[in-house]
Amino acid sequence: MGKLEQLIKDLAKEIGFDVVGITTADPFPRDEEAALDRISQGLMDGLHWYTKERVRKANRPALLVEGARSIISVAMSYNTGDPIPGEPGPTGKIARYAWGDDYHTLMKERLRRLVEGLSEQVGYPVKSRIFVDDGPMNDRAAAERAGVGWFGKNSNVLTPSHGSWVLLGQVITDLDLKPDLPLKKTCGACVRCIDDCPTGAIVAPFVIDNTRCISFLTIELRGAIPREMRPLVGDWVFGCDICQDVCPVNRKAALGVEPAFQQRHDFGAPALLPLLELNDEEFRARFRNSAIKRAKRVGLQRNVCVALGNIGDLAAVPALAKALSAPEPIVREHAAWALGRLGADAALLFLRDALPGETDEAVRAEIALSLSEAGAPVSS
Ligand code: B12
Ligand code: SF4
Ligand code: SF4
Repeated sequence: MGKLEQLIKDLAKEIGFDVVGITTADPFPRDEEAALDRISQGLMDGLHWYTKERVRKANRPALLVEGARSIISVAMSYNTGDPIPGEPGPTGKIARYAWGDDYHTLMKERLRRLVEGLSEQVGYPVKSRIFVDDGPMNDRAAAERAGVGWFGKNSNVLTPSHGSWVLLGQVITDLDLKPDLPLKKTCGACVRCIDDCPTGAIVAPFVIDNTRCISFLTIELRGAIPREMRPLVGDWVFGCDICQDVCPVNRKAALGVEPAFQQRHDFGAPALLPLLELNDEEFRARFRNSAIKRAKRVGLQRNVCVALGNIGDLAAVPALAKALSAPEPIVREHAAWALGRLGADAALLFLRDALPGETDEAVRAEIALSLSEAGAPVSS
């Protein structure tokens, strides 16, 4: 490793990144082909912004930065220990990466500091572009080739020190840096994540069907969660960690030390009933500078209804009954489904009472179906 490369790594670690690697700005042909195939097979359906054009850019760094020569690839751990329980009552689950502050803002700000430090070292402003998740860049492919980690069969990049509990970021630059080598590690014969994914979303090693992934269904999807998927979502209300929780590599992962990623409020085990009560302003206040904002209030409340239906605690009946008169049809529809799934007499009574006054076709259909599935008469 050259002097400048060592300096970059020292600086990145000093700034708070846990793993750092360097690779060339050459294209990622295997990944481009895989991603284009995935789109053609409908496995990326639902992500309207994930286009073939984006895939081409994401896998050809020179299209993103003119004269690009190198990529500095960083990983930051968000593995901050066990959840701290919140209020009593039914609780759900939020993916670990969203327990603390929003990583996009934090990591981008740190990568800007890295670029500033780098410019100071070389004595001129380095040409660069920063990516953390939200731009057209293939973060995992860069991390793999830079030796930051290897692809697990659940398609997450696993680092030797912090497992897959890391978020990835990149600086593409015109500096000519000496690249690191990819790691020679693999999952071996393990298939735990494939077997344990509750929705069967890992359709082959390294291949996710986005439309079945709970992370997509609870974060990215706008509109109704397909009815057949709802029981499989379990108690996840934002994202899903099952394929990482079961991974043996993650059992040995070091804890992350970033204070900003420590659990806020009760995000590690959120009390669900209060979440159903939030209005827009309260939602914004509670989830300020949190990745959870992305689900939007209506999306989160939709997910909370599904989780409450799956948890099966009858203490949720009054809150779900109240949600039957929420202004948004999506919330009403999923509250109706949850009440039907709880199946108790009181829950079904609320459903029957709501039907005559319901004007939205999809909600009416959900109420009628939920009642008939529970063996209850549709009209009183
Ligand atoms: C779209 C997206 C999603 C979608 C689709 C998931 C997916 N697998 O692609 C959804 C919403 C479902 C999602 C979920 C999650 N995501 Co996401 N997501 C992205 C995003 C924006 C693009 C990823 C992408 O291009 N996918 C397209 C497919 C084709 O790529 P792929 O699944 O990675 O598959 C690659 C391999 O198959 C490889 N490949 C092909 N052939 C072969 C053969 C061999 C032998 C090997 C080894 C590899 C290999 O090529 C493919 C392309 O690189 C990236 C950020 C970014 N800009 O890169 C974050 C990103 C991948 N997500 C991230 C995270 C944290 C998650 C979740 C863990 C969040 C959660 N807890 O809910 C889950 C994990 C679900 C899972 N098992 O993948 C992190 C991953 C960090 C890591 N350690 O890997 C990223 C990198 C964001 C970031 N900057 O940190 N995500
Ligand atoms: S995040 Fe959850 S639903 Fe998605 S692949 Fe992993 S285990 Fe399956
Ligand atoms: S659970 Fe096993 S197969 Fe899946 S990523 Fe971890 S080591 Fe690889």
